Amino acid sequence: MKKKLTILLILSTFLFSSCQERNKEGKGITADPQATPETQNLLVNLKKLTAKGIMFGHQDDLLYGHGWKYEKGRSDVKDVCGDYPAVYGWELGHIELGNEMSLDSVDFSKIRQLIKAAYERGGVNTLSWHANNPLTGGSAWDVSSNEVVKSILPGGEKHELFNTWLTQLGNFFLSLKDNNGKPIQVIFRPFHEHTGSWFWWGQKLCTTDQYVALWKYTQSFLEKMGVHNLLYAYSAGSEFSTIAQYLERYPGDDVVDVMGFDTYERNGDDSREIYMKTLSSCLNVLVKAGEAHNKLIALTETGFGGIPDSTWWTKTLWPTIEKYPISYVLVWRNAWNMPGQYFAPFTGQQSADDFAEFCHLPRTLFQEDISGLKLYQKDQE
Ligand code: BMA
Repeated sequence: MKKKLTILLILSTFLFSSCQERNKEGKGITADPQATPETQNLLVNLKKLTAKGIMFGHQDDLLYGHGWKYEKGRSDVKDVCGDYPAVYGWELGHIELGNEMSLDSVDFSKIRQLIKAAYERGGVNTLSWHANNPLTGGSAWDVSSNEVVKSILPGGEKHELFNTWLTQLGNFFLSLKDNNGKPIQVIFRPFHEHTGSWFWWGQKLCTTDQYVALWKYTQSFLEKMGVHNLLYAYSAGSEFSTIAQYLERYPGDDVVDVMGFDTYERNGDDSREIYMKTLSSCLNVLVKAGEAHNKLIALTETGFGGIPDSTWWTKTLWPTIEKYPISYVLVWRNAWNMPGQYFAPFTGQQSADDFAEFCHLPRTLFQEDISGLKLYQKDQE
């Protein structure tokens, strides 16, 4: 409770000063110049919240967990520590096809409903998009051609097809509404991990110019559709070690709101040392890039699949990230139908007690820590 009050005080001071700043400059603060005031407020509030702590996020937290699917109110995270995450990740792969179900076999209507539930509780939603390969018809991981991005840009043979995909995507964003019919704000993280080469938009699969053009085209298409409830997140893999490398395909300050990267601990000799070293090195670069470009920063995906380390949360993750001003850290999904694929603990999992300790640290933020903050509230001009 004390944690909440202090955060509220900090936020109101910051909202006031940021309004003055915006008025002085006479321009918006988000990538989308027509972003709703609530979207702008979200960005301002999230930036300020970094002074208070790091929000914890979990992919698909409310949809399913280890061995269960679609149980109202259930969450593996809540089962273990008594609280929901502050940040909820969702996945839009196959929305482009007009399908009712995502590539992970969940109903988009359910995702929509749970985004609303998370929003109503004051949580933050972030969406990724493992779009199919528009040239080959394969999955996002089909890297058999390096002509894909070229083929969907204006003049390309799949351009019209890609427009229909973006229309489906945009319609989903437009359908995110609260009970009063007002848009729900989310962080959209398209074409992620582009510094690696495992998705059709990856490093070796297109040129820098093509990647940037794809980003800008997507954003302006969505804006023209009237989608103004998005913050845009640029999210690399962990292949960079300098600011120049991190920013090599950065599409520009005017089209990005959040900067982040993804990295995982993977089983193997010295995995903990390697993970901590990579994570700190990337975070050092990210902090500098975020400061230089005045962007919110986040650890947009991380985790240790199967969490074989019983003190991973308080002895590996937290000591590595705690000193950095990141907005949130999001761990990947607990697939209900793949018993080995989980990144958050569930009741009885060997890191469950340690996770509960992590959850109660003063500077980790979960749902109860942020639900009173009104992160989307309008500026009081
Ligand atoms: C990956 C895995 C896949 C999943 C995809 C999109 O990292 O979890 O099983 O289909 O994310 O959610």
